[in-house]
Amino acid sequence: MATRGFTGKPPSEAHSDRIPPGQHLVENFPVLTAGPTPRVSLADWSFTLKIGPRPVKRWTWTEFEALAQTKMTRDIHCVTKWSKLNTPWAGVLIDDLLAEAGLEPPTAFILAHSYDGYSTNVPVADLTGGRAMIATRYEGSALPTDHGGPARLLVPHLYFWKSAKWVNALQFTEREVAGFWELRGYHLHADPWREQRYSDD
Ligand SMILES: Nc1nc2c(c(=O)[nH]1)N[C@H]1C(S)=C(S)[C@@H](COP(=O)(O)O)O[C@H]1N2
Ligand SMILES: [Mo]
Repeated sequence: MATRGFTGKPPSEAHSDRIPPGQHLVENFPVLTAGPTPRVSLADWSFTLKIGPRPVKRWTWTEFEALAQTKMTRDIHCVTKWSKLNTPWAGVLIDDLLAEAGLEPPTAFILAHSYDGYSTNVPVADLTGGRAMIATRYEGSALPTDHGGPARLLVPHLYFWKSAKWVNALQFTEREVAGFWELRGYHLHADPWREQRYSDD
């Protein structure tokens, strides 16, 4: 049975203002991964900020857990057309990481890198101002491995392929450098409200 809210409308209609064009709501949480799921132990895990090829700050898991933690509940939208409302995350805001590293963004673009070799590019403007985090918790528990645990990038206002799972580095780049899906024809920016799915959208 679908749960109906006080409006008596099915949830899909009740929340239509929150569902971007071409999307439909799901209640489950699909898993989408291009290759095998990497297993990273917390003892081996680290996260690095880089400027071009140069590492400028690195945190171990223990150090990362000691940073200011923020909760964020957001709607997420996958380019394969599912959207999920009110997903509850916690982790470290990109703003707080930059402050901790004593860094003003040196360029306007970031390439996120992951333990499985995945990458995705995101403009710095989409990562700052409280809009994005490195998430380490989902629904109050450790982020499940399938969904990117120990830690994933979360950029909820862009299509979900921008939210790199198993993230281990953010690299400032001089120019916009296409990541895994962007090299395969997906959009460089990926705003779901503008349906920026493919490079020519
Ligand atoms: N490292 C990594 N991150 C990734 C992917 C991937 O294959 N590898 N897939 C992306 C895609 S296409 C989507 S839709 C989301 C899916 O996240 P989920 O499995 O938690 O739903 O992760 C994104 N992040
Ligand atoms: Mo996706």
